[in-house]
Amino acid sequence: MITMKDIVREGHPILNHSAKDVSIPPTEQDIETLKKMIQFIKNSQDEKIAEEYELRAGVGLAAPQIGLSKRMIAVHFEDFNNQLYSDGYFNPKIVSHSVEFTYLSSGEGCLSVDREVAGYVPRYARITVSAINLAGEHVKLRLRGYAAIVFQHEIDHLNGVMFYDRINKQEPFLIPEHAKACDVD
Ligand code: SB7
Ligand code: NI
Repeated sequence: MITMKDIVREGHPILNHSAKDVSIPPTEQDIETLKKMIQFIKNSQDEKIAEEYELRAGVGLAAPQIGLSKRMIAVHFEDFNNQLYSDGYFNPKIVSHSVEFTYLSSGEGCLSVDREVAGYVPRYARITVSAINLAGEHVKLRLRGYAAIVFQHEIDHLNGVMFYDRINKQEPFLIPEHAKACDVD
């Protein structure tokens, strides 16, 4: 099982590199890895398991965060309208996005970053993601709000981009142009 000791922390160069495409169909090993990544996120949200294994709660995980430079992400979270996103994706790609931006009003964090970095992270308000899911199906996801933010955070990891790279250095709480806030709970 994946635990916090498997999570690569900032400063490790893999987090600043572009990850490699996964060959399709994915190998049994790639599928197994992605399943373990989803299980880790679920475990991190389970109070008892998280306490026992000292897991920090997360809603997503990208393969570079476990030291694997492959284009794979896992998510497990509920959107504001209670829609569950729980799957793993190979080669996710943003194929279109809105002009409008959004940002999480509470800012973002990252399992690979052991400190708080304050500021707004500008994200596209709406994105369409094409990917191969864990079941091997080609999917097109139309995402907005919180779901769009989470997928952008994970896809950024595949491109060597950290959330704080997108925070305005001079004015961290500057509201991005053409942006509406996204509030969690
Ligand atoms: C806040 C947190 C996340 C995404 C968007 C907003 C994910 C945190 C866990 N991760 O570090 C996953 O890469
Ligand atoms: Ni992260």
